[in-house]
Amino acid sequence: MSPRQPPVVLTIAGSDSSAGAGLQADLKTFSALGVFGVTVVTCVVAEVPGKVSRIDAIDACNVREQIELLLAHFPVAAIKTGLLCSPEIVETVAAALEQTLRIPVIVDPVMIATSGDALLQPAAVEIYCSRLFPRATLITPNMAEAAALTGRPVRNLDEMRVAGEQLARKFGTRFLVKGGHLAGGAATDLLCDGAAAAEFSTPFIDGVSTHGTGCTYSAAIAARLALGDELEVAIARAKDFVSRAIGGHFAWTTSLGEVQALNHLLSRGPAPRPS
Ligand code: PXL
Repeated sequence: MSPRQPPVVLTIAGSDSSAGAGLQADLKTFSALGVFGVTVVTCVVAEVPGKVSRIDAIDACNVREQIELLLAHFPVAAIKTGLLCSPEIVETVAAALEQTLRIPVIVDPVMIATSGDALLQPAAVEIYCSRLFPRATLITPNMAEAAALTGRPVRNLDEMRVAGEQLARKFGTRFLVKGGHLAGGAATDLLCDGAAAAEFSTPFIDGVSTHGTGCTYSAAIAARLALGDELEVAIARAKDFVSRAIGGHFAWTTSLGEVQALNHLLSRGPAPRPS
Protein backbone atom coordinates (compact mmCIF):
# COMPACT_ATOMS: atom_id res chain seq x y z
CA MET A 1 0.00 0.00 0.00
CA SER A 2 1.44 3.38 -0.92
CA PRO A 3 1.65 5.94 1.87
CA ARG A 4 -0.94 8.71 1.97
CA GLN A 5 0.07 12.20 0.97
CA PRO A 6 -2.17 14.78 2.63
CA PRO A 7 -1.54 18.40 1.65
CA VAL A 8 1.01 20.08 3.93
CA VAL A 9 0.13 23.44 5.50
CA LEU A 10 2.61 25.62 7.39
CA THR A 11 1.69 27.90 10.27
CA ILE A 12 4.12 30.59 11.40
CA ALA A 13 2.71 31.61 14.77
CA GLY A 14 3.08 31.91 18.52
CA SER A 15 2.53 29.23 21.14
CA ASP A 16 -0.54 29.73 23.39
CA SER A 17 -0.05 27.74 26.60
CA SER A 18 -3.82 27.36 26.96
CA ALA A 19 -3.97 25.92 23.42
CA GLY A 20 -7.17 27.67 22.32
CA ALA A 21 -5.33 30.10 20.02
CA GLY A 22 -1.93 30.29 18.36
CA LEU A 23 -0.19 27.43 16.67
CA GLN A 24 -2.01 24.92 18.86
CA ALA A 25 -5.36 26.06 17.45
CA ASP A 26 -3.85 25.96 13.96
CA LEU A 27 -2.59 22.38 14.35
CA LYS A 28 -5.93 21.15 15.71
CA THR A 29 -7.70 22.85 12.81
CA PHE A 30 -5.33 21.28 10.27
CA SER A 31 -5.90 17.82 11.75
CA ALA A 32 -9.67 18.25 11.83
CA LEU A 33 -9.68 19.30 8.17
CA GLY A 34 -7.42 16.46 7.01
CA VAL A 35 -4.21 18.31 6.16
CA PHE A 36 -0.77 17.79 7.69
CA GLY A 37 0.37 20.81 9.72
CA VAL A 38 3.97 21.90 10.23
CA THR A 39 4.89 24.76 12.57
CA VAL A 40 7.33 27.62 12.85
CA VAL A 41 7.26 28.99 16.43
CA THR A 42 7.74 32.76 16.67
CA CYS A 43 7.16 33.33 20.38
CA VAL A 44 5.98 31.60 23.52
CA VAL A 45 2.99 33.16 25.27
CA ALA A 46 2.26 32.23 28.90
CA GLU A 47 -1.50 32.69 29.10
CA VAL A 48 -4.89 31.33 30.04
CA PRO A 49 -8.21 32.50 28.55
CA GLY A 50 -8.67 36.15 29.57
CA LYS A 51 -5.10 36.75 30.74
CA VAL A 52 -1.82 37.08 28.84
CA SER A 53 0.93 36.84 31.42
CA ARG A 54 4.20 36.91 29.47
CA ILE A 55 5.47 36.81 25.86
CA ASP A 56 9.01 35.79 24.84
CA ALA A 57 10.07 36.10 21.21
CA ILE A 58 12.16 33.35 19.59
CA ASP A 59 15.43 34.56 18.07
CA ALA A 60 14.79 35.72 14.48
CA CYS A 61 17.67 33.54 13.15
CA ASN A 62 15.95 30.51 14.62
CA VAL A 63 12.65 31.54 13.00
CA ARG A 64 14.42 31.88 9.62
CA GLU A 65 15.99 28.45 9.98
CA GLN A 66 12.67 26.80 10.88
CA ILE A 67 11.04 28.31 7.75
CA GLU A 68 13.91 27.44 5.41
CA LEU A 69 14.15 23.85 6.65
CA LEU A 70 10.43 23.22 6.35
CA LEU A 71 10.11 24.80 2.89
CA ALA A 72 13.11 22.82 1.64
CA HIS A 73 11.91 19.44 2.94
CA PHE A 74 8.10 19.48 2.72
CA PRO A 75 5.78 20.12 -0.26
CA VAL A 76 4.07 23.04 1.51
CA ALA A 77 0.78 23.83 -0.27
CA ALA A 78 -0.34 26.84 1.82
CA ILE A 79 1.01 29.05 4.59
CA LYS A 80 -0.65 31.06 7.33
CA THR A 81 0.96 33.59 9.62
CA GLY A 82 -0.35 34.36 13.10
CA LEU A 83 1.33 36.25 15.94
CA LEU A 84 4.75 37.37 14.69
CA CYS A 85 5.55 39.31 17.88
CA SER A 86 8.46 41.60 16.92
CA PRO A 87 9.60 43.79 13.97
CA GLU A 88 12.64 41.51 13.47
CA ILE A 89 10.44 38.43 13.11
CA VAL A 90 8.00 40.14 10.70
CA GLU A 91 11.00 41.19 8.58
CA THR A 92 12.48 37.67 8.66
CA VAL A 93 9.17 36.03 7.71
CA ALA A 94 8.57 38.52 4.88
CA ALA A 95 12.08 37.96 3.48
CA ALA A 96 11.67 34.16 3.61
CA LEU A 97 8.23 34.25 1.96
CA GLU A 98 9.48 36.46 -0.86
CA GLN A 99 11.52 33.39 -1.94
CA THR A 100 8.40 31.22 -2.37
CA LEU A 101 6.07 33.28 -4.48
CA ARG A 102 3.93 30.36 -5.74
CA ILE A 103 2.60 29.30 -2.30
CA PRO A 104 -0.60 31.06 -1.11
CA VAL A 105 -0.08 32.99 2.14
CA ILE A 106 -2.89 33.94 4.54
CA VAL A 107 -1.78 36.72 6.90
CA ASP A 108 -3.73 37.07 10.15
CA PRO A 109 -2.39 40.41 11.44
CA VAL A 110 -2.65 39.47 15.12
CA MET A 111 -2.15 42.57 17.26
CA ILE A 112 -4.37 42.33 20.35
CA ALA A 113 -5.67 39.27 22.24
CA THR A 114 -9.40 38.73 22.87
CA SER A 115 -8.56 39.63 26.49
CA GLY A 116 -7.46 43.11 25.28
CA ASP A 117 -3.77 42.44 25.96
CA ALA A 118 -1.28 43.73 23.36
CA LEU A 119 0.46 40.87 21.55
CA LEU A 120 2.41 42.59 18.75
CA GLN A 121 5.14 45.15 19.32
CA PRO A 122 3.82 48.42 17.75
CA ALA A 123 6.94 48.97 15.59
CA ALA A 124 6.13 45.71 13.77
CA VAL A 125 3.03 47.19 12.08
CA GLU A 126 5.10 49.28 9.67
CA ILE A 127 7.02 46.19 8.48
CA TYR A 128 3.77 44.28 7.99
CA CYS A 129 2.65 47.08 5.69
CA SER A 130 5.88 47.51 3.75
CA ARG A 131 7.00 43.86 3.44
CA LEU A 132 4.40 41.24 4.33
CA PHE A 133 1.04 42.58 3.10
CA PRO A 134 2.18 42.98 -0.52
CA ARG A 135 3.18 39.26 -0.54
CA ALA A 136 -0.09 38.00 0.98
CA THR A 137 -2.88 36.23 -0.88
CA LEU A 138 -5.36 37.30 1.81
CA ILE A 139 -5.16 39.39 5.00
CA THR A 140 -7.71 38.80 7.75
CA PRO A 141 -7.99 41.76 10.19
CA ASN A 142 -10.79 42.02 12.74
CA MET A 143 -12.47 45.40 13.22
CA ALA A 144 -9.91 46.64 15.78
CA GLU A 145 -7.02 45.64 13.51
CA ALA A 146 -8.69 47.23 10.46
CA ALA A 147 -9.07 50.44 12.50
CA ALA A 148 -5.42 50.34 13.57
CA LEU A 149 -4.32 49.79 9.96
CA THR A 150 -6.43 52.60 8.49
CA GLY A 151 -6.29 55.06 11.41
CA ARG A 152 -10.12 55.36 11.28
CA PRO A 153 -12.83 53.85 13.47
CA VAL A 154 -14.35 50.60 12.17
CA ARG A 155 -17.61 49.97 14.06
CA ASN A 156 -20.17 48.73 11.53
CA LEU A 157 -20.59 47.07 8.14
CA ASP A 158 -20.24 50.34 6.18
CA GLU A 159 -17.01 51.25 7.96
CA MET A 160 -15.74 47.68 7.44
CA ARG A 161 -16.39 48.05 3.71
CA VAL A 162 -14.64 51.43 3.47
CA ALA A 163 -11.62 50.17 5.44
CA GLY A 164 -11.41 46.88 3.51
CA GLU A 165 -11.59 48.55 0.10
CA GLN A 166 -9.03 51.17 1.11
CA LEU A 167 -6.60 48.52 2.41
CA ALA A 168 -7.11 46.25 -0.62
CA ARG A 169 -6.33 49.10 -3.01
CA LYS A 170 -3.36 50.31 -0.98
CA PHE A 171 -1.67 46.90 -0.76
CA GLY A 172 -2.89 45.39 -4.04
CA THR A 173 -4.31 42.28 -2.36
CA ARG A 174 -7.52 41.01 -0.77
CA PHE A 175 -8.67 41.79 2.78
CA LEU A 176 -11.25 39.80 4.73
CA VAL A 177 -12.49 42.22 7.41
CA LYS A 178 -14.07 40.17 10.21
CA GLY A 179 -17.16 41.67 11.80
CA GLY A 180 -17.41 39.60 14.95
CA HIS A 181 -20.52 40.66 16.83
CA LEU A 182 -22.35 43.26 14.76
CA ALA A 183 -25.89 44.46 15.33
CA GLY A 184 -28.45 42.17 13.73
CA GLY A 185 -27.46 38.87 15.31
CA ALA A 186 -25.11 37.82 12.53
CA ALA A 187 -21.35 37.35 12.41
CA THR A 188 -20.58 39.01 9.06
CA ASP A 189 -17.22 39.30 7.30
CA LEU A 190 -16.44 41.25 4.12
CA LEU A 191 -14.01 40.10 1.44
CA CYS A 192 -12.69 43.22 -0.28
CA ASP A 193 -10.60 43.25 -3.45
CA GLY A 194 -10.48 47.01 -4.02
CA ALA A 195 -13.44 47.01 -6.41
CA ALA A 196 -16.26 45.10 -4.69
CA ALA A 197 -17.02 43.34 -1.41
CA ALA A 198 -18.46 39.86 -0.91
CA GLU A 199 -20.32 39.13 2.32
CA PHE A 200 -19.98 35.98 4.48
CA SER A 201 -22.48 35.55 7.31
CA THR A 202 -23.27 32.98 9.96
CA PRO A 203 -25.68 33.34 12.92
CA PHE A 204 -23.93 34.95 15.91
CA ILE A 205 -23.58 32.50 18.80
CA ASP A 206 -24.33 34.29 22.08
CA GLY A 207 -22.74 33.78 25.47
CA VAL A 208 -19.50 32.14 24.34
CA SER A 209 -16.17 33.86 25.10
CA THR A 210 -13.59 31.57 23.56
CA HIS A 211 -10.33 33.01 22.25
CA GLY A 212 -8.61 31.69 19.14
CA THR A 213 -11.46 32.11 16.66
CA GLY A 214 -9.31 34.34 14.41
CA CYS A 215 -6.42 31.88 14.47
CA THR A 216 -8.76 28.98 13.72
CA TYR A 217 -10.44 30.88 10.86
CA SER A 218 -7.21 31.76 9.02
CA ALA A 219 -5.82 28.24 9.60
CA ALA A 220 -9.01 26.74 8.15
CA ILE A 221 -8.84 29.03 5.10
CA ALA A 222 -5.22 27.95 4.48
CA ALA A 223 -6.20 24.28 4.90
CA ARG A 224 -9.12 24.56 2.47
CA LEU A 225 -6.90 26.33 -0.11
CA ALA A 226 -4.38 23.49 0.23
CA LEU A 227 -7.24 21.04 -0.40
CA GLY A 228 -7.97 22.81 -3.69
CA ASP A 229 -10.81 25.24 -2.92
CA GLU A 230 -11.06 28.61 -4.65
CA LEU A 231 -10.61 31.48 -2.18
CA GLU A 232 -14.31 32.33 -1.71
CA VAL A 233 -15.26 28.69 -1.22
CA ALA A 234 -12.38 28.26 1.25
CA ILE A 235 -13.58 31.25 3.25
CA ALA A 236 -17.19 30.05 3.36
CA ARG A 237 -16.16 26.55 4.50
CA ALA A 238 -13.68 27.93 7.04
CA LYS A 239 -16.31 30.24 8.49
CA ASP A 240 -18.71 27.33 8.88
CA PHE A 241 -15.93 25.35 10.62
CA VAL A 242 -15.28 28.19 13.11
CA SER A 243 -18.97 28.62 13.75
CA ARG A 244 -19.30 24.94 14.66
CA ALA A 245 -16.16 25.08 16.84
CA ILE A 246 -17.77 27.96 18.78
CA GLY A 247 -21.22 26.32 18.91
CA GLY A 248 -19.76 23.09 20.32
CA HIS A 249 -17.30 24.81 22.68
CA PHE A 250 -15.95 23.09 25.78
CA ALA A 251 -16.42 24.54 29.29
CA TRP A 252 -14.95 23.47 32.63
CA THR A 253 -15.81 24.75 36.09
CA THR A 254 -12.75 25.37 38.24
CA SER A 255 -12.11 27.05 41.59
CA LEU A 256 -11.51 30.31 39.64
CA GLY A 257 -14.76 30.10 37.66
CA GLU A 258 -15.61 28.80 34.22
CA VAL A 259 -12.96 28.31 31.55
CA GLN A 260 -14.02 27.83 27.91
CA ALA A 261 -12.27 26.58 24.79
CA LEU A 262 -13.14 26.12 21.13
CA ASN A 263 -14.05 22.59 20.09
CA HIS A 264 -11.91 21.83 17.06
CA LEU A 265 -12.97 18.18 17.09
CA LEU A 266 -16.72 18.45 16.80
CA SER A 267 -16.45 20.85 13.88
CA ARG A 268 -15.18 18.04 11.69
CA GLY A 269 -18.88 17.39 11.02
CA PRO A 270 -20.73 14.12 10.76
CA ALA A 271 -18.61 11.10 9.85
CA PRO A 272 -19.19 9.89 6.27
CA ARG A 273 -21.68 7.03 6.07
CA PRO A 274 -20.22 3.66 5.18
CA SER A 275 -21.14 2.78 1.58
O1 PXL B 1 -5.99 35.04 19.47
C1 PXL B 1 -4.83 35.73 19.24
C2 PXL B 1 -3.58 34.97 19.60
C3 PXL B 1 -2.74 34.57 18.62
N1 PXL B 1 -1.59 33.91 18.86
C4 PXL B 1 -1.23 33.59 20.10
C5 PXL B 1 -2.03 33.95 21.14
C6 PXL B 1 -3.24 34.67 20.90
C7 PXL B 1 -4.14 35.07 21.95
O2 PXL B 1 -4.14 34.95 23.05
O3 PXL B 1 -1.63 33.62 22.36
C8 PXL B 1 0.02 32.84 20.33
